[in-house]
Amino acid sequence: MASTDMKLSHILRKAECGEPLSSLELQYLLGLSKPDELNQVFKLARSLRNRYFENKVFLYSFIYFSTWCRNNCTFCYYRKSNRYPSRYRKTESEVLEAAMGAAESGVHLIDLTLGEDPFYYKRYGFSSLVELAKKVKMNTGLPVMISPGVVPAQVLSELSLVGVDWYACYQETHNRELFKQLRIDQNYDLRFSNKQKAMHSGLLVEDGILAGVGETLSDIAVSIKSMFRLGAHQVRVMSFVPQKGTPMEQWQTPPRIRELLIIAVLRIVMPDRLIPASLDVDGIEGLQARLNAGANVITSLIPPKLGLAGVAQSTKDINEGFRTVQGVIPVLKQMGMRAASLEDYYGWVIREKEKLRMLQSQEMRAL
Ligand code: SAM
Ligand code: MD0
Ligand code: SF4
Repeated sequence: MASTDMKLSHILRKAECGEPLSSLELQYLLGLSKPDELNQVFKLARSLRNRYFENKVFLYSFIYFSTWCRNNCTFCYYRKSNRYPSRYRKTESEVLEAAMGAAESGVHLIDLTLGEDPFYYKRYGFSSLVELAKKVKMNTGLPVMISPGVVPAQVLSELSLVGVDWYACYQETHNRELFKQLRIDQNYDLRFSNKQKAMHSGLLVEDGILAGVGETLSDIAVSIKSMFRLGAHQVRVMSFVPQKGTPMEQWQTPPRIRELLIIAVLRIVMPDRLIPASLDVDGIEGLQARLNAGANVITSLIPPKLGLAGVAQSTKDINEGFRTVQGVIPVLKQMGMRAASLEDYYGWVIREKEKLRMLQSQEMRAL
C-alpha cells in the first residue's frame, strides 16, 4: 500500500473508533481529491450517520418572514445597502398560515428566519417576535427554530420560555480576520457568545460556516473544532452563492466537492449531531450528493406560492414545488432513505434538551 493510502486508512480507522482527530488530520481529509479516496471518506460518514440515525432523515420548513436587515454582510443578497431585493415583512397571520401549511405537509420543524430587521430592535419590538414564535409553536405543535441574528440575552431566554426549541446563528467562519471581512462592523465575540447564552437558556443551537469565501483548509479545521467545543447540536456548511448588487457579486461559487467534504468531516468529528443538506444552494438537484456525504436533515423546504424567499437561492425551485416534502420524498426513496417520524424527531430534541439541563445544573452546583 502506498504511504498516502496508509495515512488515509489510519485516519479513517481512528475516526471509526471515535478517537479524536488532530487539526492536521482534518486538513488532510479536507484536501483529498482522488475519487477513490473521497468515496472512502463519504462511506465512513454515511456509516457513522446510520449508526446514530439509521436511514431516517429530518425535514425542516424554512420561513424567511422578514427580508429587512440593518447589517451589511458582504456575501448576502439582503444586506442593507443592496437595492435589488424586494423586501417584505410578513404579518403574523401570513406567517401562521405558512407554518400551518408546512406542518400539514409533514415537516418536523419550522425555522422562523429574518434579517436583523430594525422593526424588532425598537422598543417592545422583540415582544412581538416572541409572541409570534409562541403562536407558531402552539398552532403547529411542532418544534420551532428561530434565526434572528444577534439578539439580547433576555430575548433568548424569553424565546426559550415560550417553547422555542432552537437558536440558529452561523458564525460563517471562526477566523476573526475573515469574519471581519464578511460580517462588516459586527462583533465576533458577541455573535459567538449569543450561542452560549442561548444554550444557558435551554435552547438547542445551530452553528455553521460558508465555503468559498476565502477560507483556508486550516480555517475550516479551526471552525470544525470550534463548533465541536461549543457543543452545537446542529452544524452546517453552505457553499457561497454570489449575489447581484453585493461586493462579492463577481466571486465564483466554489466547486461543490469542498462543501461535500466539509459535510463528511463534520459527520466524522460529530457523528451524533444533526447536519443539514440545504436546498438553498443547489435546490433539489444537489440533495442526493449532500445526503451521500453524511447529512441527515433536509433544510430550506419552502411552501410554494406564498411569496416567501430563500437566502442563497432566493427563488430557485420554490414555486415549482420541489422544495417541499412531496418534492424530496422520491429522492429519499431512491436512495433507500426515508423521512423520520415526528416522534423520532421530538425524541431527539427532548433528549438533547434534557442533557443541556443536566449540564446546567452540574455547572450551578460547581459554582
Ligand atoms: N439574518 C440572520 C443571520 O444573519 O444570522 C439569519 C438569516 S441569514 C440570511 C442565514 C444564513 O444564510 C447566513 O448566516 C449565511 O450562512 C447564509 N447565506 C447568506 N447569504 C448567502 C450566500 N450568498 N451564499 C450562501 N449562504 C448564504
Ligand atoms: C437553509 N435557507 O436552511 C435556509 C437558512 C436559516 N436558519 C436557514 C440559511 O438553507
Ligand atoms: Fe442581514 Fe443575515 Fe444577510 Fe447578514 S446574513 S445581511 S445579518 S440577513
